[in-house]
Amino acid sequence: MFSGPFDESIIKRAIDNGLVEIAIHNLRDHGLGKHRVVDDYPHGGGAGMVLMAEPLFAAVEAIKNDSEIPVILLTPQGRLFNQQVAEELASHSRFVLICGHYEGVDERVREHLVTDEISIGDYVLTGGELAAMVVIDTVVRQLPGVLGSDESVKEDSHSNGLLEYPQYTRPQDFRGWEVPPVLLSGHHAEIAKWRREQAILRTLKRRPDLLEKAELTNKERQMLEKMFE
Ligand code: 6GU
Repeated sequence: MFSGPFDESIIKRAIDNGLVEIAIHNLRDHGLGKHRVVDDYPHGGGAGMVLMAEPLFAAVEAIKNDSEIPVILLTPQGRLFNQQVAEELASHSRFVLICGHYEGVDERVREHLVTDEISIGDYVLTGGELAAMVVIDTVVRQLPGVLGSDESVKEDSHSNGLLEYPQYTRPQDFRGWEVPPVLLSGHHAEIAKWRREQAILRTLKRRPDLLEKAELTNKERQMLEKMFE
């Protein structure tokens, strides 16, 4: 599952340049008995299987040599992932992600192995792998040297708490739909002002919940308050 996303584009380049190391471990290598069993029926009955504590403890203990390293369980019950959580993770030199599966994991894994639990949104995936890829992608692109200056992290949607402004490329006129003239004016200050306004208006329209925490100047806040008078 992981080879596709990690063998492409920016993540591949980061790995090839030695900027990040991603190791994938198969829980089954720590499964119990001849059949390498990793799951079992829930005590108390009910549908689905539960990942057993023993293989998960064995797997994490085999790869982790430092008690400071975060061990993060990917689960719909975790705290919600966002850019801020990604920045927090990027500050650690190493961390372990556990991909939950089936109906869940033995609660003792949560209580005594895991240091954090993360969900990537309020919907249910069949397993934590896709969530792990989302987390890894978001963290890796923040690491120093991973993005070229053309792809700067600072200009991303969300890094300033706002959605991005509209972008246009050639041609100037596509089927009669024109590029906003300010972008062709060559006035850098005017362009920056227009983009900033567009970012704020777009955020107001689509994600007003983000505005509360966005990095806005006093003047920008006053402008928004006027609009609601
Ligand atoms: Cl981390 N795992 C699963 N299975 N489903 C999810 C999720 C994680 N985050 C949102 N939905």
